[in-house]
Amino acid sequence: MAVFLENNRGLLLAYDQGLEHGPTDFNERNVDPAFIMELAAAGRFNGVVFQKGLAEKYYDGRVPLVLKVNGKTNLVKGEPVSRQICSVDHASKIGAKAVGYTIYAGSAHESIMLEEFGRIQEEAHKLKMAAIAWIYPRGEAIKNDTAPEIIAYAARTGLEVGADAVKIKYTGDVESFKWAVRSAGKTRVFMSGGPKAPSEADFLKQVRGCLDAGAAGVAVGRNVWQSLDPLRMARVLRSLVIEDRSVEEALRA
Ligand code: FBP
Repeated sequence: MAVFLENNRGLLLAYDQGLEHGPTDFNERNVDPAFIMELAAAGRFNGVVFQKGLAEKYYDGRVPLVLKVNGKTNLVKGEPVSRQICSVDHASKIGAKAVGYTIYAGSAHESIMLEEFGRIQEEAHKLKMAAIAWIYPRGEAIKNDTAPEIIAYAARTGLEVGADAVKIKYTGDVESFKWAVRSAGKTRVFMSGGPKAPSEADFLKQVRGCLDAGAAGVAVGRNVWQSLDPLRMARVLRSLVIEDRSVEEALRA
């Protein structure tokens, strides 16, 4: 994971929502992957997350690449499953330094994803790439996907399956997130951003909270590229995550 870290922290820009949600998340500006590549470089992100189609056509090597190797649309209903759609070997040839894989823990199909991730993690490590697991508890069995015990279970699952980093949602408070970080052991924890927060301050408080709980950083998308001024948001996030400033200090930066 070292290539994605600065001061032992990482700020990753996620942009796989075009597959996961469709263009509904986008506007005239951020629908263009070239805009995101530029933002990742100018905003000095420590990594950018693309699916293979975007990476093949837009990735230019200025920022370390996390290639998502599974994915799904949200057009399918029922128990979620996300299967591999890009090989680890191809990810490496495109220039990725890590592969990303989503596991819907709790889904009736979780065994498929656990098995695939197990193989992908071994292949990635052979090629000296990191394996990052997005672990999202989801499906009929999951009543509250951000309940502290569920998030801690997601974090622990990341450690158990051999992920170098795990991307999980925030529980909403520092104390309960600390237990999730503790449960993840040597697997680094990144907070997932979620839909655009009601206010910038709300979002920044969540980021500060996850860092105070011991997270290694954040892997966020919509709260950055849906912002009116994405570059400024990147600056504020760097100040919080990499320079470890308070929300107030970061907003003054
Ligand atoms: P956001 O910061 O925009 O939430 O991105 C993080 C992310 O994990 C993306 O990588 C992924 O596309 C999306 O969230 C999945 O969202 P959902 O919770 O709807 O499955």
